[in-house]
Amino acid sequence: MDLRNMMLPDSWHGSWSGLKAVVIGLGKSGFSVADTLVELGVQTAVAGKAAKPELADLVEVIGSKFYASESPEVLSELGFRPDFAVVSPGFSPRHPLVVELEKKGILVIGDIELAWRLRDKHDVVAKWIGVTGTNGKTTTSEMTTAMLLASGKRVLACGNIGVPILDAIRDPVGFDYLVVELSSFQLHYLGQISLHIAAFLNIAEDHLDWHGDFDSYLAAKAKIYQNAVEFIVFNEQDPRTLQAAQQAEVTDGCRAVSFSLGAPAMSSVGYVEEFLVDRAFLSDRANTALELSEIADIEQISPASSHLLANAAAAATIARACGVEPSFIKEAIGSFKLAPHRAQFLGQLDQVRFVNDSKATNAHAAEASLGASESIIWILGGLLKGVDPEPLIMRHGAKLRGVVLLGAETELLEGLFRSHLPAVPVFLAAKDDPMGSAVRLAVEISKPGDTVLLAPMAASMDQFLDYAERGEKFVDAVRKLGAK
Ligand code: UMA
Repeated sequence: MDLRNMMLPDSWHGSWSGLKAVVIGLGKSGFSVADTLVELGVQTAVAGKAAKPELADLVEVIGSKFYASESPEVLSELGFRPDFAVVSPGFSPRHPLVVELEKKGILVIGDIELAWRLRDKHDVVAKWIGVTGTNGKTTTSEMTTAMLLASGKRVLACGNIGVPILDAIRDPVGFDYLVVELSSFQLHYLGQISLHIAAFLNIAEDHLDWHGDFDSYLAAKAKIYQNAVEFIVFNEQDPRTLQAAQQAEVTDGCRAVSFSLGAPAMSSVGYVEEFLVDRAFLSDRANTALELSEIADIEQISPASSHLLANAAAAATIARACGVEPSFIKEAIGSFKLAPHRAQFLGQLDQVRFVNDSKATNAHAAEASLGASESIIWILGGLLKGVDPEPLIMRHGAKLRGVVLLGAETELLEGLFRSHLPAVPVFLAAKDDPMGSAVRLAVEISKPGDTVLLAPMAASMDQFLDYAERGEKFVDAVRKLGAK
């Protein structure tokens, strides 16, 4: 029998009381885990880097204890030997504290596995839809949720999207479906779960510092398909998602379907002329295709990039797999709004356009917004996560009119621009006001017809709280200039 199943109950109503646990990391997921474990009667301590004071206080209020240390020695201060540890997604498996847990033979799980074990809190157990990919996870999860909601289902988007999955499990409302956005970090710590539908959207280099190398990153992503029950969804344009689907060990009877930017083959959803069409979920799919929506509907969300069209096709595939009728898919796309900081057009000043793509935290995401403009002043930089920025810089070098560099790895970026693109002026943002100074520098060198584009191709945490704060600071700086 699996050690995990010997150690841990597989139900909310199982014998949790009396177990002892340490939660690693006190952020969004760590707090929801601690709160849940205390509710179940598990003796719980939390350890990790100093957390927000309000969270540290709340941990004490709920009856747990917070140790502000991420050093392996913290384990000997807890006053008990934990039966298991629940690790926050930000902790890499090579983090000394995680390594120490493994060395001590303490079972290490993530919040997704814990939530899976607790999924039967309510009488009606929600079906889980998992969505992963390097980019487009959030937009696809939100669109899928909108389509299911339009059809009258009770549904919530949760997971990496920002709503800890254990909050969704404990929500008193109860749901028919949970659309679970899964990061590669969460998938690494996944354990044995069985998604109703599993979608793997795309893969490109990202998070190499956390995973160690690209193969480990890909292996983590591919885990989404393991034991899937009804459908696995892959991307016709990304062979690695197909390969992962072919190699996946799924439950008997699980069907593979795909989405495509082109005309769909059988068992696929894709585009024919100006329509999004289904050739996967209708009985006469050999001869006919079912119209789901029009490209014009997608274009009114945002200028339709290939990324957005792919996300809409993926979401429609999942919704059709859940039995959603085409009219609800059209309705949901028609009223869909993108979350902020995703290729958000902010306005113009003296014929210079400003675009906030702060969510472009890796090269694959930044590529889409670089591809959408011709003459660009590019604001970029931050934490590159072990990914080589050179190929993207070289692909778009010809359209760059200037660059402004932010963040921790400016030296590396500056070196690349100066050696490969010596004609492109390079500026460094000021450390004390990075975004304000970046926008001022960009505007100083701009000419009519240029686009000032924030697409950092990097994570933000070296200078900002997160990508949202980085984007808000950009929006503020642009608004102050009076762009409309
Ligand atoms: N910490 C340490 N040492 C470490 C890493 C983290 O002490 O080496 C501490 C942090 O300082 C923090 C706590 O541990 O106090 C928890 O940090 P965390 O990074 O695990 O973050 P959470 O607040 O728990 O948020 C996590 C996800 N964060 C990450 O995966 C980095 C959130 O995804 C997710 O929304 C949330 O759980 C709820 O499920 C964010 C994210 O950036 C949006 N995801 C990455 C991405 O999308 O690229 C993967």
